[in-house]
Amino acid sequence: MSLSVQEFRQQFSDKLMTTFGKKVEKATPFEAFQTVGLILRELLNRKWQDTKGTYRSNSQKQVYYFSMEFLLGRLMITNLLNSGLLETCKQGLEELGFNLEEVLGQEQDPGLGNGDLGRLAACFLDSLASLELPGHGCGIRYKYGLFQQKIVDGNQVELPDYWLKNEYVWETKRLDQTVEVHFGGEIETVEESGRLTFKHHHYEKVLAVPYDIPVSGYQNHTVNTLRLWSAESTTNDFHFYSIDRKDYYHYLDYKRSVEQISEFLYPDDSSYEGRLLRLKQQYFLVSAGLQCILREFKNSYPSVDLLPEKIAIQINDTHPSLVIPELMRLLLDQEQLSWEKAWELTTRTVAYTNHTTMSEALETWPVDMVKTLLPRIYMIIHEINERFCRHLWLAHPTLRDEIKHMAIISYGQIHMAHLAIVGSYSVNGVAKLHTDILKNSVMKPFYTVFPEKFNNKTNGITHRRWLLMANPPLASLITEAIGETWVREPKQLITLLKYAGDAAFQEKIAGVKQANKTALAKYIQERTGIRVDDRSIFDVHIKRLHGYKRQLLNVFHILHLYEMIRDNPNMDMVPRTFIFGAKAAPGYHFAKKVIKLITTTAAKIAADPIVREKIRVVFLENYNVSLAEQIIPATDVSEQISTASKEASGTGNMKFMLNGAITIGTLDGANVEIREMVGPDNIFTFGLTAEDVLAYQLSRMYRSRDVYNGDQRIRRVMDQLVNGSLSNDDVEFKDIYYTLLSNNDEYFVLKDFDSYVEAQDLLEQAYRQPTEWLKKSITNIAHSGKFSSDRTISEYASEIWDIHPVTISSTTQSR
Ligand code: 8GP
Repeated sequence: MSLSVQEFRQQFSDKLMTTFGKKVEKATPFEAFQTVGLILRELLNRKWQDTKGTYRSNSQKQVYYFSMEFLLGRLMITNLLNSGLLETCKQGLEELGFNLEEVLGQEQDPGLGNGDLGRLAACFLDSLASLELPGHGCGIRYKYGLFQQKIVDGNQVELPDYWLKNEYVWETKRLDQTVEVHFGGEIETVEESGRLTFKHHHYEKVLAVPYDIPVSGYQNHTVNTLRLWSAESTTNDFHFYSIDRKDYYHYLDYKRSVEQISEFLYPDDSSYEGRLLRLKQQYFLVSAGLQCILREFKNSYPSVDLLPEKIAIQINDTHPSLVIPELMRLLLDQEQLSWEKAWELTTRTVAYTNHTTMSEALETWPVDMVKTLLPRIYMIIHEINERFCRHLWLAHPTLRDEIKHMAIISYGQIHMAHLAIVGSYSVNGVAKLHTDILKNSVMKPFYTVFPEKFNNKTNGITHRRWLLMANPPLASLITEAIGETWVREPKQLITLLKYAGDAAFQEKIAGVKQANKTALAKYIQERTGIRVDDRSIFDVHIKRLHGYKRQLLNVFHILHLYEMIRDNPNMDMVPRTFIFGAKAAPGYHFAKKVIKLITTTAAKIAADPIVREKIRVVFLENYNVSLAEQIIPATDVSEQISTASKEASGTGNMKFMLNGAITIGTLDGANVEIREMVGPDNIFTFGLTAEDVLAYQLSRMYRSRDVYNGDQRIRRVMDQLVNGSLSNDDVEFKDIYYTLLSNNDEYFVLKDFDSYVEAQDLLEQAYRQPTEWLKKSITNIAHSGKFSSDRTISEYASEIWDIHPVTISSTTQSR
């Protein structure tokens, strides 16, 4: 698609006038942003039509990725780059008196996700479209995202993330595709002509209205769909104008109850009502998505028997696992299939990805809640469970003692991971180590029963967003050196290896990193008022705040350095800037205390004229995709220090290596595979292995107090938490102190402290050798091709989904 600068300018002025009734000189940057969005939308709409048309006519199999989260980030830059219009737009805007950066900066990050799992889903959509694969997303259009984080007096404060307050230029409401979702009520079982049928009475009716977002591929003709469902009420069943107006008030209650379904991402689930709402969200997504898929399917195919040949449904963790009983319900009650046939079709259509082995994240729902909210679905889950347990009893006598641990329903709870495994044909982990832990420990009995279902798909990231868009100078440098094939075939990055020791190339790489660091330093100063030394090591820890991710270990290292510098102000060290970004779940007290500890440490160092010459700590509030895009290109050191066995994969680790940062990390998640690729000399690993951690958990032989007593450095650091040297209020950090000592340090912070400090020392020594450091950096970039989500998606496509690239034929001739 080509558009000259002249044409762009013309379209811009016309659109601005027809949409906002304004001349160019009067337009605000936001209006300019909306206007460019509308121009792009028109171009994308044509391709979107072509894509849908091609998929309909060629009858190829398609995949639907069901996820409660899609952490998209800004889409304007992606769509410009994908359409090949970035340069035209930049120049056109400049000529019209706008600055591209400022215009792009108007886009609000959509509040549709929370962490890695949601970002992975967004990378997958990008890769599907870029590889011309027929694959779509299915999610919820939350009005409010997770929350906007503000730091007030060093504490996290949560403000509503009303990301939809301005019109979202990328979405289209598709009223004609509305479906109904039913909650509550009773089921009447009746026998009709020898067959049991199930009639649903007195249910609450919710309208599911889809909003579609186009997902463009990189410089191709594919535009797939991300369909997000919004809950709306219907006035049809109410008589507003009755004399007593009773219905009017009923309607208001009903409307409120319906609309809250798609109001908030992660409604607070600390209360029963909060949990109920979350369950409602899950069923809402699943039921709306499936009804719509089945409706389209039946328009195209003569029999639902073809379902597994034409459709694959991937469930992103267990949150959408009600897909299994809901598909059964539709096939049994609507399509009138037998149980056996419906089960065969369902279990050949649905595939499940597990993203965590943390027991608290493995979802369960109380039987009573499901029975009341989803009576028919409960009946089906019950039947699946009966049949599964019977099968175990008969076919696996050696597992009879395990049945109570494997049942889908046990002790009054429904175990969603068990349902997901039993009801799908593929169960995958997201890194080799994680999949091995699933097979050999967390899901071991299931692996015994269904060995063929288990497989690994190591995560990946889209190198287009995380290098081409986030770090254009580095991308250009790479292209200059090895040509541009790497953009379409990221594995080609490996050819950079031959430049790893090349002095001229190293110098250029160093120049790009330095410029990115200078830009980040400027940004930090603008946002926080803190002046950081752009020649210091930029050591970055950005991710959700969680005990197992061990931001605390990082802070302990900083507090240890603090003590060392105080002891010896002339200590020879390379100055370091420690940068943090993290949101803590609002109800997660410990995590919020760690944020307070980071900000308190930052303030203490900033106030100390001696220490602040050598180290600085910065906490950047409201960490999100756009902030990550600023930080990652400027990073020297990537902190990936989770307790081994706890981080399923991580994807931040991949984004950093792609941008030439060196990892300091545990042998956890995908770090293990990064080390395999780059070799032990190009990564700094430390600490307990996953095996060690699992062994300690079994033997219960770990005593954090012994480590505390045996290591003076740890005692000095820990004592700062409670002796008033960090805070006048000596109870401020006592919970952290006691979590580590009285509660025996669940995440082995103290245990790994010594080896972490040692790895940090080695890292600093390496940094002092610029040639060696740059060689490591280039080696990391060269090996990062393996961690492109294009590789991951190609594996899902061929090994799980059996879908193939489709070249989109253009029917609506675009310009
Ligand atoms: C995350 C894993 O923690 C992370 O290691 C992995 O890279 C990512 O998934 C993508 O695979 N898991 C989750 O975000 C997760 O399990 N979330 C559910 C508890 C809500």
